[in-house]
Amino acid sequence: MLEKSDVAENAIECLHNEQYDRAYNLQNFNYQNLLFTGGREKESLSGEWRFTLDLHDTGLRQKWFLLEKRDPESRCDPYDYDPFAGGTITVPSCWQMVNDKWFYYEGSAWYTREIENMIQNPDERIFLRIGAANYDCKIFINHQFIGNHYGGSTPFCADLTDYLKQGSNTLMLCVNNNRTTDRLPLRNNDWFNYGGLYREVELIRTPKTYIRDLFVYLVPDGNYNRIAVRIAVEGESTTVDFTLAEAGVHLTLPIVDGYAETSFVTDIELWSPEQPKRYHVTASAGRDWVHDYVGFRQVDVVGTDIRLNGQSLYLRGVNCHEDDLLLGKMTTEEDIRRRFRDAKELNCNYLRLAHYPHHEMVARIADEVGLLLWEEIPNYWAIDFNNPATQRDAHNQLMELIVRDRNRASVIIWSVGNENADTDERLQFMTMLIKAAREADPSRLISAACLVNHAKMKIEDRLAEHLDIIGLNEYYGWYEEHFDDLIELGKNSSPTKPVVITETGAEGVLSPHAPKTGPFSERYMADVYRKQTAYLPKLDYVRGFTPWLLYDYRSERRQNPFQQGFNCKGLITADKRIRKEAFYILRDFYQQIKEGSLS
Ligand code: GCB
Repeated sequence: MLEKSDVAENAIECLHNEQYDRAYNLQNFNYQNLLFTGGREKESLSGEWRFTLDLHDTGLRQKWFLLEKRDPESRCDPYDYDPFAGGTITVPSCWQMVNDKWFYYEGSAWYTREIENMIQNPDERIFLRIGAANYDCKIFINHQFIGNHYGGSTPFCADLTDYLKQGSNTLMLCVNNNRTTDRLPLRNNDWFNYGGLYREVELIRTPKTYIRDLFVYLVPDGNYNRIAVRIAVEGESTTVDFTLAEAGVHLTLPIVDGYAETSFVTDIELWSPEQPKRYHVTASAGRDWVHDYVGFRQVDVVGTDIRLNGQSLYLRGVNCHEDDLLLGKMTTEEDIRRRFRDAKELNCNYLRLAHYPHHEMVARIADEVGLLLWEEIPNYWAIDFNNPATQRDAHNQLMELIVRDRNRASVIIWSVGNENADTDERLQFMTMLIKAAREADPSRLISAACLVNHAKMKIEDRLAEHLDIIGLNEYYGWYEEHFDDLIELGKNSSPTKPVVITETGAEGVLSPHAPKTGPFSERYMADVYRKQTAYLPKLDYVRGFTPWLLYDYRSERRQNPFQQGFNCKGLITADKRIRKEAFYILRDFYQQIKEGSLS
């Protein structure tokens, strides 16, 4: 309870201490305690939460989390906020999409929810799992700070077991979406800075001994028959059982230092976009049991070729942001399925999920419907590469993404960055990330959108040497002029590994006031696509094409009279309904590639 004396004591402190937030940045919720969720029962905490914005961080300064639930009449202190009364918000959501007045808000916001009738059994653990909160999320349970998570697009788990009590509990979350120099992205980017708890918030119960992680993959040794398993167990079990029943595999594995590892040879049907075959796998340790549906495939690079299951693969792709006119960065299964239907209508076999981890359902559904994915962390444009705090955050976001999605056959590429300037600090930072990704997952390729030296007309980026695939963002017809340079670029670069055009495109605005010809017109955009697709067959160094992008999306930096807060390089309008002329040009081009009728 916050007594008058506590308020008085804190009054001076809270006005003058500019280090007030230091103690709340432990980043102790991270990839190391991310819980495997397949097959677990979840208690949803979606719904109405008490909510307020907090521009000055008064809540941290005054310690609002100490406030108890009381009738206003019985409060003896002055107070600036009551976490148990006043405004509410629906979780999950982006606050910009809930109230017009909050549209450009960047700062802290407080979410409070009581968890009633809690029954906690002595032999279980209770975790709070948050699908994503942009960007910093501090957790307070029963008036106590227990830690925070950094990173706006990956899930995290907090073990609440020791902090909960039987009956009623108070959960408070402080979410902050400021753009600061120690975050990724840093302060400047080309998408909207949505804020809030915009993915699911859940409680998950496990036995005291529990399976923290399950990683199952096809060993990329060219034999297509060896499966590796790595299971992390917390607690007292000495063995863990693993099954892949359809292949007749039932194993009991010893746990050494918290891990059980093995590999075995078995006949399996490979996963591919054409035949997205998945196998049911289970693991159990003591009373804990988890499962997953896993596809097995091998992706590799031979010279300038990308191969899937030994077959040469051309990536017919499109970029996609996670953005919706009404929901912002919050997404739904229906929206993801529509995205995939639209991509398939374009004859795509692949999507680049720009520029941060999208909802975890995306890769699950891609596994099911047979689409390949590029997944990325927001290591975008200018980053404070020298800052150890940034390094820690980037590494953690990459690991959280990998741990979350490494059982997904659809995900074939981890991307570590997009268009960062080539400095020594960046190279060191990126090679650290690449090494960590390769260690955490030997079954995928690593890429990044690299830099072009336009004066020399050459891909010139020291990072390229460390990647499996070179990502090339080229905007001939939009930011760059002469299409013939594309051919020159290939000649001068003579890449020894596959290049994928990770971005290209042009603005095409569909509104009554938009120009009918010239830049920003639909016709101009279509013309750029016509030229791009005419040049592509001449570029034998290119093994995939990923135009920018499927849908128009919100971006604060795009404020000319036609854009008005939107990047309009989408093949489909922001309401996801109207296909622009370029959509059909790309669709027909991909159809020809599919049929092998392009020379
Ligand atoms: C780029 C960026 C992408 C932008 C795009 C554009 O090179 O990677 O994030 O949105 O160009 O539209 O200019």
